Amino acid sequence: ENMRQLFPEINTSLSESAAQSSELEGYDAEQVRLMDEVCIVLDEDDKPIGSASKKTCHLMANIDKGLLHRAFSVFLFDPEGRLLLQQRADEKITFPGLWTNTCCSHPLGIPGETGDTLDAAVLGVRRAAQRKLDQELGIPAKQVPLDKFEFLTRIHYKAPSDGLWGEHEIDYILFIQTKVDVNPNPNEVKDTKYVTADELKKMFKDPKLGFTPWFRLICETMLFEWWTNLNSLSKFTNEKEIRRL
Ligand code: DMA
Ligand code: MN
Repeated sequence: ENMRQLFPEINTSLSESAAQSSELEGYDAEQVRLMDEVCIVLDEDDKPIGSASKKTCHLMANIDKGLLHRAFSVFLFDPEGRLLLQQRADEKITFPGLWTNTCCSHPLGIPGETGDTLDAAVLGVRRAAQRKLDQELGIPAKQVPLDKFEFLTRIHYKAPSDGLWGEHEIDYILFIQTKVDVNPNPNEVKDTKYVTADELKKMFKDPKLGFTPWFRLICETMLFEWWTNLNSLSKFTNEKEIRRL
């Protein structure tokens, strides 16, 4: 209720389309269009309390008032155990040009991708992950079947991008290990690279390379332990507790 008063645009279709809004002037037209996607607004316990546009959810002015939404981060490994990284396109409105994990985005506020229980939410983010692996990286859905994604845990974090924009999410971490065909969408992805853990650690030491804040946080906490245990992940999967980073 409090959230409704703070954010009158939640659960309404009254808000102007992103293309009409002054905050989005000068950005790539396709990325502006995607700011009309509907994200799932959450309370701090990951309970859906409404929906709001991607634009509304990523304005730092709203984040500073507590607005929180659901997201996912996919880590895709090849059969040799190398992690697929992507460099975000310069067209991205948030965190352009930065290196990050395989694919990140948001489950949408639509029946198949929302969920009140943890199981339903995990199914929703698996569907969203399959959808975005295709849209960002051209990976066919049949190469990443829903039941192949392992859900590890949820991470609650906040990170500014450039002052106007930022992130404040409960982020579902998904691992998948399989051989895929990659055909990046240049509007989303500038470059891709498979790396070993040692190669990734070397990349972090290169001052010319930038990394997204959530990828840094995950690398600084759990990633390398999970990665070492890729073949025995079950002790790390389906964690119920939300990790606050
Ligand atoms: C948002 O990713 C999700 C996380 C975990 C940061 P994104 O900015 O790549 O979303 P999208 O691809 O939908 O623009
Ligand atoms: Mn987000």
